[in-house]
Amino acid sequence: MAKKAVCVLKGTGEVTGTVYFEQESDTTPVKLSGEITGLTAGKHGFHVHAFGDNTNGCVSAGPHFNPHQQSHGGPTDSVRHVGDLGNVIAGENGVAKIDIVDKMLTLSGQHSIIGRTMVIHEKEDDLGKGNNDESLKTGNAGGRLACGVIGITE
Ligand SMILES: [Cu+2]
Ligand SMILES: [Zn+2]
Repeated sequence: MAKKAVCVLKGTGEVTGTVYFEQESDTTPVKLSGEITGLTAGKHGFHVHAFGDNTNGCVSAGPHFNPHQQSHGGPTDSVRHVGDLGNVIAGENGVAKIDIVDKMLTLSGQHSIIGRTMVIHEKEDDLGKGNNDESLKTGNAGGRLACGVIGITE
């Protein structure tokens, strides 16, 4: 039975977005679609963060979702946080189209991302290749422009 989820991203500035998630079965990849607007042109780090908490804005979402205690990486790396989706790319119009298929995310079971937070960042994620400590934690993606809790949908 397919599962579906949605996330509406908001922040303190112009950036807003909607991301849709779909997973055909518990063992198949998760497809993400949708768009984020109001960005500067170029790459922006995009991750699932651990907590579905927005009480103090996007900061309350905590670190990248990392149930296996790994280092930060890129979406195609075997060593990565579960939440590491790399970058989305905004055009000159400030719009980033989301079209991602990810094998590590899941919408069911113990490590489900439902109830956690999606965050879009100010800067490019270096995918753990920045040769410094922060690169292996956050990818040096900078501030959190907008975020939203991932919720179940019909
Ligand atoms: Cu992040
Ligand atoms: Zn990470």
